Amino acid sequence: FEGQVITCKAAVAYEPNKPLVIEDVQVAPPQAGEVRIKILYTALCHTDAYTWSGKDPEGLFPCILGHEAAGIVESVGEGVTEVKPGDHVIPCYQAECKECKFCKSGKTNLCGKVRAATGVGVMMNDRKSRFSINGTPIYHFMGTSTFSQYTVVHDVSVAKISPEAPLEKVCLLGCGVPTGLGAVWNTAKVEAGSIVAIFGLGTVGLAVAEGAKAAGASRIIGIDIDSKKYDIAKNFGITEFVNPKDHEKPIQQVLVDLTDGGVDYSFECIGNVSVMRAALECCHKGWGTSVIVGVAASGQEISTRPFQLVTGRVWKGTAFGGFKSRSQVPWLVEKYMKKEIKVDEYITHNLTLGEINKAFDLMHERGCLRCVLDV
Ligand code: NAD
Ligand code: AHE
Ligand code: ZN
Repeated sequence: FEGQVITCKAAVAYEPNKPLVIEDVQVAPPQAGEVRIKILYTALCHTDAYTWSGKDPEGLFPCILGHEAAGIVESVGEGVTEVKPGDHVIPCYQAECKECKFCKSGKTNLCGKVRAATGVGVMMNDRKSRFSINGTPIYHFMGTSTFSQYTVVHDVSVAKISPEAPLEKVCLLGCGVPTGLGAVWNTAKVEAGSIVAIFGLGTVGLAVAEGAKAAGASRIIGIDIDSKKYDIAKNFGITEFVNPKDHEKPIQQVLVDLTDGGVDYSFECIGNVSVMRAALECCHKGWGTSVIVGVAASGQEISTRPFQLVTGRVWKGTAFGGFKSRSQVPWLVEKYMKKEIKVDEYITHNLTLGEINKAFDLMHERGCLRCVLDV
């Protein structure tokens, strides 16, 4: 198909919250600095549901959602040197150009090269979409749009991985698992012996638990309103479980009482601004650090008494766990191959692209972590 338009199946989101429609979509060839990928497997992340809900200011419709996937390079545009047709890859919504101010800083994994385009659903070159249906453009999403049999991404958004890695599993290394592990290892830098609290035990929260266990945390307290998560969570390193519904007191007070003054590190993995406040306020006076991982809807704001910060608590946030994507995703894949990190254990359901609406429904079901779609 090199140089030609490909017609393939994709799940199109026409309007917020309206079921996705499987359509025949035309995917244009990659232009200079672009890569066309045959997506083989994609998972759903809570962020896809968030944008589909219409509450994401960067969510444009109609679009093709999806950002946690794996596939094989089909063709590359002019000037692309780091990948070639046949390479196994993971698309990265967090790009890494290795040249911009952000990439050079060493203090962040954010990259400035293509962010202006990916936030408005187009490609950098001509500020247009490579997706269309009978001439009508369909927006890209997060620079990845993986709910499609073929997608076009910027070359700075492609991590080349080992051809031996099972794509139906490592697709999870495109978002949720790295985000949780990196929140602990890169953003919080949790030390051995620390007491950790994790709000929200979905894939992201459980990956935080896994990262905290690896870092040698002494207590890892999981907080979730879904008590079904407790049995699952034990396998990821959670040592204690608290269901806020079982307590009359505010959850931050419950945690402060449980930990002789508060936790060393807390992580909000839900996207709820009142929980973000509780996560900060359950931190120990003088040093406790809280990391915001969850994505909150447009218009939502966080608040606390500034006294909380004056008295030494620290509020931070993380995107993709602070991992530099193209450099570190292949390393995470290797770690998985060496059985040093879990991936399979986060997959609770497997469906096909045609069943994507069922997969979105599953996200609201108790006990559901990741659903992987065979594209
Ligand atoms: P998920 O829906 O699988 O997990 C959320 C968990 O929170 C569920 O177990 C749910 O029962 C629990 N929960 C909901 N309300 C709660 C409350 N009030 N108190 C306690 N627990 C509660 O989601 P996920 O895919 O793991 O993603 C988690 C969040 O992280 C989402 O907001 C997602 O958008 C965000 N995210 C951020 C990044 C990033 O780079 N910062 C990357 C991936 C995902
Ligand atoms: N468009 C959203 C922003 C959403 C957001 O914060 N996304 C995270 C990744 S979530 C993956 O599941 C992120 O990487 N943010 C940094 C960035 O540059 O987008 C909104 O609410 O505006
Ligand atoms: Zn995600």
